[in-house]
Amino acid sequence: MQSNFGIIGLGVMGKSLARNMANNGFKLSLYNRFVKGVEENVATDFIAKHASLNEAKGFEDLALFAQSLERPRKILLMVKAGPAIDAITEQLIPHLKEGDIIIDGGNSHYKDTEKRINRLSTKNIHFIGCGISGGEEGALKGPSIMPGGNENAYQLIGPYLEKIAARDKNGNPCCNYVGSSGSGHFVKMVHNGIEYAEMQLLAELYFILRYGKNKTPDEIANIFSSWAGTHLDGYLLEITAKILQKKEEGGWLIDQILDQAGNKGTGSWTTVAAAELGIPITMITAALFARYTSAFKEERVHAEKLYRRAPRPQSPLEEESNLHAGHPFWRGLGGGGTNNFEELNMEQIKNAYYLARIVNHHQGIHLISEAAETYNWKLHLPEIARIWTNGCIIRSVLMEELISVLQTTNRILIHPYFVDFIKKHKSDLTELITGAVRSEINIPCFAAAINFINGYTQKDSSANIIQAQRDFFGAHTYKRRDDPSGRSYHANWVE
Ligand code: NBP
Repeated sequence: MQSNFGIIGLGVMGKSLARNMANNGFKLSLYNRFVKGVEENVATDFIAKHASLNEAKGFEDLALFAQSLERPRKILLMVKAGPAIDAITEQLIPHLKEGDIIIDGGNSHYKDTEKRINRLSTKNIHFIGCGISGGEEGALKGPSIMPGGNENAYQLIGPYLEKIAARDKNGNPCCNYVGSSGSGHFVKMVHNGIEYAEMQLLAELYFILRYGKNKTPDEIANIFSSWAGTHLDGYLLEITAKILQKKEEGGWLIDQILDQAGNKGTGSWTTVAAAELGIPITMITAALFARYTSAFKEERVHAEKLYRRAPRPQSPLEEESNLHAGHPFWRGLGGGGTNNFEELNMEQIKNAYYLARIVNHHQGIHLISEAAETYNWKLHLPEIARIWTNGCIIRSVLMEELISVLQTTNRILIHPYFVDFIKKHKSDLTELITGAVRSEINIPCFAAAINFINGYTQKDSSANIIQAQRDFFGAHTYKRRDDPSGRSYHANWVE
């Protein structure tokens, strides 16, 4: 009997997705590359370990793997993004026939996906660029899936992907056809970009609460946990609360984790794509560059010595608990510490956090909507938000709210509900930022949020100076407010 689905690449994600598919009753053929004497029998060993895979077949020969699949073949690649995708695709092609479908479930760049779709279409083989979010656990229990490419090909693989996907609140799969060409991978890329800023906001909030409000990680975890079930709830908030409770030999594990953030490139891809499309995603960019800044640990250690202030007066609260005395981060902070946060209450902190998240989602969605227009992708934004309500890393109550918001506008900050909220609570974000800046607590993402709101919601900007400077040194011309025709002018700046 032939298999319904093939999976190539049994790393972290491939293994979990294979088990998920088997749990859903699909017959599978599994292949992992074979390196004699180094890596052998990966698929058969994996199958032997899991009773749920007893009907699956393992292969080390691509021809036999391809022969074992029913037509049209449906093959999911879960290998490292980049040259490995092209290498394995080239090896596969001789064993495929017209109408077969290759699905790239990795984090490939959308422009590479576009090229692969076009190249394979000349052989009448379909290539689907499929974003998958949820990490190892999501892949096993139900990820959020964002497939893009040929819609007819999607109809053939959709029933399988939708079966293994997470379910939204109404029981519908968090998987649907996203759009043509590389749009599935583009949407997954922006998902990861939004994720960068959501993570950074929580990191900044933790820092403010710990070093500005003088709270222990356990207390901060309790605060974050108390937001569960409210409009602030989300997967990243929940895991951050758990992270802060984790102890090791009596101390908090978080204090032992080196403060140098890694990345696998999707944040920088999002930033580059936004720069190319002309869309300000300042929060994602701030989060990306915060990771890059963190990476310069040795330089930061040296610079702290150069810039360290004289010991500042302690607030009564600090003197009483002496909680952070001698703490390396705390010693580095100048400018008044907790004194700058005494007035800031928890309601204000919650409002500031929600508000910054609204801006982040506004910017990410703006980028997707611009790409859809530029590349003629016909994306359905409310459906993208719906796919992101479960299974993925950025699932949250806010995302659920966005499904209906995006039905009326693709500019979140224009929606009356958010206009109302931001007008009421913008001052809370300003307070939080002011306190942090005075205390020298680094908050690039929160700062990007307030600056974006201030820029986006004012009819007058300082860009007239920029235009004048451009015209002055480069004769780039400018347009005049008093000439609605849009005619270009050049001034004789030096009389
Ligand atoms: P892993 O590093 O765990 O596995 C990578 C797989 O690719 C292994 O099976 C490896 O084979 C195979 N591979 C490589 Br590397 N080069 C190959 C080649 N030239 N030919 C054939 N196979 C090759 O990665 P992963 O975490 O499972 O991620 C897979 C994809 O999914 C990536 O694009 C990743 O960005 C994406 N993704 C990961 C997550 C996550 O949470 N981990 C979430 C969402 C998306 P080997 O075993 O022989 O080395």
